[in-house]
Amino acid sequence: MTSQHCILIGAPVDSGKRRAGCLMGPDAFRTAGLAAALESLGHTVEDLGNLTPAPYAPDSNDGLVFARNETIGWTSRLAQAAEGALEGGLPVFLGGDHSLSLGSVAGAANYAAKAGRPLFVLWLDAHTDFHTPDTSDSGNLHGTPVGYFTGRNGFEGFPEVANPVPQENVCMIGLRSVDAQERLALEGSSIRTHDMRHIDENGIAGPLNRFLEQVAQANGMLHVSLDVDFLDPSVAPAVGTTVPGGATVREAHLVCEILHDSGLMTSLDLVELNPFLDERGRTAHLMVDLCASALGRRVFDRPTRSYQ
Ligand code: 6HN
Ligand code: MN
Ligand code: MN
Ligand code: MN
Repeated sequence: MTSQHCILIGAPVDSGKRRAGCLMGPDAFRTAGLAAALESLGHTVEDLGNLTPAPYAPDSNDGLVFARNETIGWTSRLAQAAEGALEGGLPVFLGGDHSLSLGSVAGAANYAAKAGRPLFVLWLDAHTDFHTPDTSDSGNLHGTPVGYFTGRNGFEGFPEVANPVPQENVCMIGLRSVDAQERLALEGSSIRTHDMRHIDENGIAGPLNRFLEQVAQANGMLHVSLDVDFLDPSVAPAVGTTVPGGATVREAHLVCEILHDSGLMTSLDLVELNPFLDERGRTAHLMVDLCASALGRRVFDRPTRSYQ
């Protein structure tokens, strides 16, 4: 197995929604043994500690959109961090809520552009997070990262997206809660969406393998964004936006195992963990186990599939 240099980047972002708690996520991942799990697989691990947002103007929070300026501060700091860390290894962003992906993906896209390679994004989530600040009914910016990094309008005041990710390079798996405005925008887009019904009927490996083949053919970089609510709340309760009918433990591990075998993943977000809502750390531990699967943990060796 190829050994990687994993760079843990704590991103205690809590500005993407009104319910607090994701700021404790990075330390919960550490407490659940993330570094040791990756080291036991033969990887080297560097923990950069927790980031802070770039300086930002105070938020008045008198409009619908919550904590816009703080999220802008996080977006610019995280984009810098992603671009820098990709020089040295595989960045693993320890969230923090999903608004951290405005920055992590925009930064990964800047790095990919410099490297002359296309960026692909695998979005593992109950939600599509395809809003803009103008279309969101909740005003919670954790519902907007895909809108931002694909270059939708409506993000005035945010860092300009220098290298928008093409819609056809985005694949979403696990969907079961899509707002009317997101649905409308997605219908006119070429984002690949796989809802839970599709997974129930066809299994989870098929759509993932097809996407990975596309990434490999394009010599692409691959950013994976894993939202806790991709998982069924019965196995992963520590998230504010639970939606019943999510991925099982085995479906999620299979995704991560296939990702590892593909050798294609170049950066990863672990997001939306709210340790305040957890039960004796079980969600944090499951997320750490999934990350270990994505980095090569397996029961037995088996012949690897070719993605070329
Ligand atoms: N997430 N669509 C809902 C909203 O408030 O815009 C939920 C967003 C969930 C965000 O999955 O990270
Ligand atoms: Mn999300
Ligand atoms: Mn979600
Ligand atoms: Mn909404």
